[in-house]
Amino acid sequence: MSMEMTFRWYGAKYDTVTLQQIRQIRYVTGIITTLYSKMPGELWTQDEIHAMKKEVEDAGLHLAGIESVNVSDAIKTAGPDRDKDIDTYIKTLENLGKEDIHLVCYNFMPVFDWTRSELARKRPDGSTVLAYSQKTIDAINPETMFQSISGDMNGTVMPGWEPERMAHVKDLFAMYKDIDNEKLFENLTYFLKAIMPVCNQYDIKMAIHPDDPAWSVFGLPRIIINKENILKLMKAVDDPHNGVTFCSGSYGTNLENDLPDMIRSLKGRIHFAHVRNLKFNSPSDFEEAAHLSEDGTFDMYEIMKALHDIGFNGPIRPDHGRMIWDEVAMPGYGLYDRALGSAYLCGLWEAIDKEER
Ligand code: DNO
Repeated sequence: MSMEMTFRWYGAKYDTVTLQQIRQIRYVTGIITTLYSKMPGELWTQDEIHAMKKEVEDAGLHLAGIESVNVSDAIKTAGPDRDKDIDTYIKTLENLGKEDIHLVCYNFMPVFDWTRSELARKRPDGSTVLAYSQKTIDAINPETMFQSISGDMNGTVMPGWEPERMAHVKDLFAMYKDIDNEKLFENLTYFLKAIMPVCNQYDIKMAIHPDDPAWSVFGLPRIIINKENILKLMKAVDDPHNGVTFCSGSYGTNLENDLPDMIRSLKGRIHFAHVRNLKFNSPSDFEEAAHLSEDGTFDMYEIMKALHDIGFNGPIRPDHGRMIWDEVAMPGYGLYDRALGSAYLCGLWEAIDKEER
């Protein structure tokens, strides 16, 4: 079985891209989606999941997995509501399993999901991209960052940056005041051990997304950042249902991470892949390039080859695209450049596959 090319879709109410448009990309057969309005800790009912799946299938596409079922801060911090929230998470997984959905991407980042300092940095060709500069981040606090970012979202809501959450950013920071990397890791393994039985029962592959960027921001702990830590997590809960979303653009933020080597070391545990390129201007300033190897710093052929070599057969998706051709969409999640990315990745895969056969 080969990999499946997929596309992330936020649902008809939130996305500027339609399922009908995605269907015509041709390279893409699978959809990665979510119930975007659900807050962490909220139950997903079977009816809601069924309706979401039906909408995707009615458009001639396959629902390949969920990104994300978000984990509450109570679970991440071992707060008073931890066990209640884990129970709800288990019920949600059960409902997903009953609807024959077998892949769940999630993250364990404190307070913020991914972090960027700019959502629309202009490149020489006039396209715009998300970018990160450590100097900019060092000069601001999380609230000013949210304000400047929310002005650039093109009227969309970015995952992890929901206004409802950001209104409480100070309280969220307070919850993490005693949480260091070790505690966060313990809370993560506690969560995984609690959900493994239901994952086994319904064959649900959990795929943790790395922290982006792969280091601490605003003094918060960050653990899913490199080979050593991710292998430690695989061992701590040694069940194939405890797996990984291999995101080249997130692990790749740290130039010390050897991406093809990491992929090889995670054989059997990568359930989902996000493949994109980054262009570094310095080790602490990068921008999201086109997928093409030459446009950035990573050798995309070597990344795809490593996935092919370990027999990866799960969903792959192109990741953040540039804003091109005057598109107005959620930064990183427009139609055009991600469609180009999917075609490029499929081309690499076909070539590697034929070469090896
Ligand atoms: C960014 C995404 C992340 C990812 C979550 C997974 O664009 O890759 O928001 O979906 O971290 O829970």
